[in-house]
Amino acid sequence: MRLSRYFLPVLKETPAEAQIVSHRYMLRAGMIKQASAGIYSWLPLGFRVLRKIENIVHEEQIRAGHIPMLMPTLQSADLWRESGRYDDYGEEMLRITDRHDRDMLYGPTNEELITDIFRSHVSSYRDLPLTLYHIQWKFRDEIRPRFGVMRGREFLMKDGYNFDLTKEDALHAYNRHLVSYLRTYERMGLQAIPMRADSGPIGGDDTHEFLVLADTGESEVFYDSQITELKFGDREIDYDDRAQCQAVLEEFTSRYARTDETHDEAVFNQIPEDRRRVARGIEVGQIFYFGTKYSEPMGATVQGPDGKAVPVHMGSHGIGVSRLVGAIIEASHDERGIIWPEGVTPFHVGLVNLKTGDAEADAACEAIYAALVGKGLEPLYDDTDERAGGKFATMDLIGLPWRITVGPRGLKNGVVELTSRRTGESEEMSPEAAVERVAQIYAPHMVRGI
Ligand code: 5CA
Repeated sequence: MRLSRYFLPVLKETPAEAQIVSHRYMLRAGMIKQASAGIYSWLPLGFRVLRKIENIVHEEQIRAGHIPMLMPTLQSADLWRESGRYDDYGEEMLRITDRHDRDMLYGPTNEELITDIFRSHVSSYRDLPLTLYHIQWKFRDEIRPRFGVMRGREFLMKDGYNFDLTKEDALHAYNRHLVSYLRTYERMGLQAIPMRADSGPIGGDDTHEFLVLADTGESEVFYDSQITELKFGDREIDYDDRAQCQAVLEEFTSRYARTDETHDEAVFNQIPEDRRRVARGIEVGQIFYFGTKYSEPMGATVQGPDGKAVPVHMGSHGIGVSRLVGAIIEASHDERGIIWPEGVTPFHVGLVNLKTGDAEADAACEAIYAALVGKGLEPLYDDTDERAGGKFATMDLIGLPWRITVGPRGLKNGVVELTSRRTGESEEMSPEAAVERVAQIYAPHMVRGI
């Protein structure tokens, strides 16, 4: 992409309404624009990050054996009457009446709709196990939407639903989700710690929230510092192997880590004092096992091996896709702007022409741009007339992890500069070597999506 033809409305001033750094940088970097309270337009740069996050989520869900689909945002109230949640859900649910006076709602979550799909099409235990998911906009009429996309009213969520014959099978699905989430967040450059939590309006007894530690987080968390030493890394996992998935769950829940809703001071105090931590965190996902809470009242049964109809065991599993954009910025920035992890960066590399209009510099940039694109990379080429200082400031603000700087002086010696946004370190090398280096850096981060 050439900056001269792009839409990147960066702001010089710090917007007064933004209280936390991710909100400030998202506005300043031209990623989002508020449409109304808690509702945002995703401008081109923000949209690219959102899609990168979605694609990682898709890849990891599909790797775990889960099946993508798409359900609508608007739902019929009748389904929610069947589960009993239409009245229970309260003021957070946006209720709408259509022209025929039918009660509709903008889905805050999808347990009812997916259970209806399941009961219409599945009737035998032979079709199980089954896990379906989608990435779709949700609406919750939050009383206090704030911090930009962190607590929105309209927000993008990945929500997945498992259907199993027995509780044991459903708990394997729970474990599978836990493992796939650990991989997902790490690919986004995040450490998200599974913590025992409360299930709220979704229901059920087994639930973990995934929290990214950050001072600006809305949740108070209590944990044993040893939990932060655990990394999933690049270990191979067979998602059908129950013992393997169970072992990962046990490992990652082997240390005390709870949100304030489930915190137990007496148990916490048994941890050696120097390892006790009280901190804040951003909830970027939650997994639930709730058994037959929806399948029983809604008649989602299958015929078991003995011919008897039994309600299926279910769970649901969410990732806050749009919230993650803010969470990643909270976890990775400095005083000059965002520092994107390679896995989610909107463009792989910034290409800065220090002297636009200089024939040699222009030609070198064009050649580098073409070579990067030829390798499947996504460069953002600043081909504008702006001064060098302004170009660097914009690149630093929007946070591309790598920058190639091209100027007449370097070109006389046959070199360009490759700079890391994270460390600030620069290295001179030939244009070909710079392209090759960037391609190597991104080889493990190329996302296919679906
Ligand atoms: N049906 C279940 C799982 S599919 C569910 O709705 N879970 S949830 O309520 O925990 O939401 C899943 C994730 O969505 C949360 O972990 C959080 O990261 C994100 N989320 C929830 N509310 C908001 C909000 N108001 N703004 C942005 N993200 C949100």
